[in-house]
Amino acid sequence: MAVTEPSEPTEPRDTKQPSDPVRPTLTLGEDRVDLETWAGSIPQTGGIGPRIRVGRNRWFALLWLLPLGFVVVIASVAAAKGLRNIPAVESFITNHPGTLITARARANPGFPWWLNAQHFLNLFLMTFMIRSGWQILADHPRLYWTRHSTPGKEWFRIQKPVPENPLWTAKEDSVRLPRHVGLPGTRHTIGLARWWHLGVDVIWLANGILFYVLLFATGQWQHLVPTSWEVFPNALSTAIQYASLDWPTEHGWVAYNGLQLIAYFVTVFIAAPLALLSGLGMSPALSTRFKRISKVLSIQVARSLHFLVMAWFVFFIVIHVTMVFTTGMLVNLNHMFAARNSNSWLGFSVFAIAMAFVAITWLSASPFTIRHPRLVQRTGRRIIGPVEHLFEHLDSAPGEYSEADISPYFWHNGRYPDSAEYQHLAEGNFEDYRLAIGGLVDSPVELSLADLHALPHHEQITQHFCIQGWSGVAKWGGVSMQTILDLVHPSSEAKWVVFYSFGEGADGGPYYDAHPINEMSYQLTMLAYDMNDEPLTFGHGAPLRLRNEVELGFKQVKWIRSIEFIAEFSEIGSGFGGYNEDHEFFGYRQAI
Ligand SMILES: Nc1nc2c(c(=O)[nH]1)N[C@H]1C(S)=C(S)[C@@H](COP(=O)(O)O)O[C@H]1N2
Ligand SMILES: [Mo]
Repeated sequence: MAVTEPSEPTEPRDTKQPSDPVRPTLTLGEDRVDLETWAGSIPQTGGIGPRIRVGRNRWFALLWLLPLGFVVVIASVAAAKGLRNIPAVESFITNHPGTLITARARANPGFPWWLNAQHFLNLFLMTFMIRSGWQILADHPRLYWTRHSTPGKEWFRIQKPVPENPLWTAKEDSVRLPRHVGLPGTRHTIGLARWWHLGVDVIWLANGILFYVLLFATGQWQHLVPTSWEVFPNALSTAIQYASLDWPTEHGWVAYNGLQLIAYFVTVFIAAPLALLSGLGMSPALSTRFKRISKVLSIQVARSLHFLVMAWFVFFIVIHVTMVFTTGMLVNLNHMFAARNSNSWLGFSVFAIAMAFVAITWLSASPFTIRHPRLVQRTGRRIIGPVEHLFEHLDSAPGEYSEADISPYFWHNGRYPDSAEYQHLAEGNFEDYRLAIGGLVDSPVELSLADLHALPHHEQITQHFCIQGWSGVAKWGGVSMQTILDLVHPSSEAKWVVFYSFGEGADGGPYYDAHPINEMSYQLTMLAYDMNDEPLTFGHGAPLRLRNEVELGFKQVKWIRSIEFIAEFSEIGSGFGGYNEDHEFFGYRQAI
């Protein structure tokens, strides 16, 4: 694996503080994604067509919905045509023609330019959010209704069943997506996909909030909010008219028909807020702080709902675009792209230019991300970083579970240690293991496992949130990090705590990660040597691993070799705060 030079020459270090001996062995991350060597040369394996579980063990391939949907459409047309021969139905349609035009609507027709602009910005941003969302799904291509993420218990998957191999990792389970479907498509690019997803999300939300404000400040809300129960019979009437291929008269400039009103209202006022809420439901920091909510809205319920909201948006987009084109294209496009009510070609022209722009950015987004991942990482951090930082201040203390909540299956992740040194220690039952804790501390120490066991015992039952999307609850036994702080007395310059591993990261070189020092005194931050009342297994990080419950899984360093207190991490590795931050463009603050 090629290693790039550090971007700036580093000053010689202050020699008073000996640095951790692991430091010089850290490898630098590349500043671009090389598809051959990416993520430890992981092969670009694809997934399978989406499947939904029916009953215990049978899987329904969702692609069957296409022919089924076709049959349903044909049958609906036949049924609607039949219905319209019934006089009662015809009089129902005469009484409820489809659109309720109130006096107020008649007095305030039309769409302002700001609404046109916001509609465009919304659809433009949605393309990135949906694609990067699919990429995030592809990194753990299964959906569950419980926080246990047990193989075989998922309700949806785009991947084969989990193999029997007990050390199968979540990273091996990830799948690639076609380059212009996912963003950026390449397998296990969740770090980059998340910058797109969360970064664009902030802009999308700002656009949405401004949209709400303008809607209600100007009276435009009347175009989107049904104000009479008439909307339901009108929607039914519209549906029958559409299905019978004898379409209702459109009055979109003044008022939408019942079916449109319901679809737009659900999209703007239910689906969009639900996307935000279900997104927040996946944050480890929020979930541990607001346990009462997350007991019900667990990460997996949130993730499944988030997926269903996406499915609604995609369904809506397909139907909406089809209807725009088939129910008076020129007039419709003038409404939404030229703020006028006419059948000139102006709206169409603006729309065509807008779509060319969407197509160019769509096709460029993945290649750009592959070529300039550091730029995506830095820009994403600038946009969403402050929010992630905010959530780190949440108290993780409410996040404890009970014995009954412990997961029957806990996924493995990462690259297993294979050095002779580690093997030697493991064969000797870690009797020769010494945990070195140093750096900016008054009393550096070296602790054997026996020393660690002699320190006050701390136990917690908590939930793990992998960045890829799986979760699990386990009981951890060991030493509270507060006990370690009391032992070594960090000096006042110490701002970060780096955990170095015996294990290498995917591209080689020791795995490590930096944590803010204030999180080390949280009640649920600990060094664990036990898991579920047994000594930590090889796969889960023997002899020692970190638990910091406001942060995502990749920050929970396993197979800990040493701990170093530092002032800043810019001179450690590539300087991004951890192995996955250096090599896979993750963010170092990951409370969401
Ligand atoms: N040393 C080391 N620690 C690591 C990793 C790794 O690759 N190397 N993977 C991380 C990731 S991505 C996760 S989700 C958790 C998984 O812990 P588990 O295997 O016990 O579930 O470990 C974290 N700690
Ligand atoms: Mo992870």
